[in-house]
Amino acid sequence: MQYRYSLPSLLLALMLVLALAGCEQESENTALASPQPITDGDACHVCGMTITNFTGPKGQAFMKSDPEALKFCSTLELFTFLKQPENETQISHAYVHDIGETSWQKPSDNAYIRAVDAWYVVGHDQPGAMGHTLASFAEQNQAENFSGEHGGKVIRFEDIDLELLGELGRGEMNASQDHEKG
Ligand code: CU1
Repeated sequence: MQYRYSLPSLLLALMLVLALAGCEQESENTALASPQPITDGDACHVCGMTITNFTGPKGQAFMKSDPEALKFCSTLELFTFLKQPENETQISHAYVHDIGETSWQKPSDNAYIRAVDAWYVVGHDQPGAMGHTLASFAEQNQAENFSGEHGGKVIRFEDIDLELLGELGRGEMNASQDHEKG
């Protein structure tokens, strides 16, 4: 004889409903998870490389369902992940380094800012982890100073899409290449 639903599976379903209801309340009432340090063993969620081996601003993202940060070797790879349609709805929030506050060569764990609030410079001449990466800043004037020194243009979070990321990844917006094109 077979029951359509076993007691354990009914209990499991009930627990799942309660857990989901709890999560929803939690996300409304509690503060967002803080940025986590990126340590020597941490691998990039996209490419699997050791993140601390690279220069340039890094990123980390928190999914709605996970208290642990996903970590990225560069802002470019963070955004490539964030902007995938299947990820966009699952993401709680993300952080990037503030290059106004810390160095390009060895960005500090104490200099993270919310990715949505940052100012970005694209098409500059500084090398990121695997080629070009977006330079990220808390302050607009620091982004403009950086672009004055290293080329490129200043944009906001809303301006970043997969098309732009593709151009950056292929090196089509490099400051040095722009000069050659005249
Ligand atoms: Cu990576």
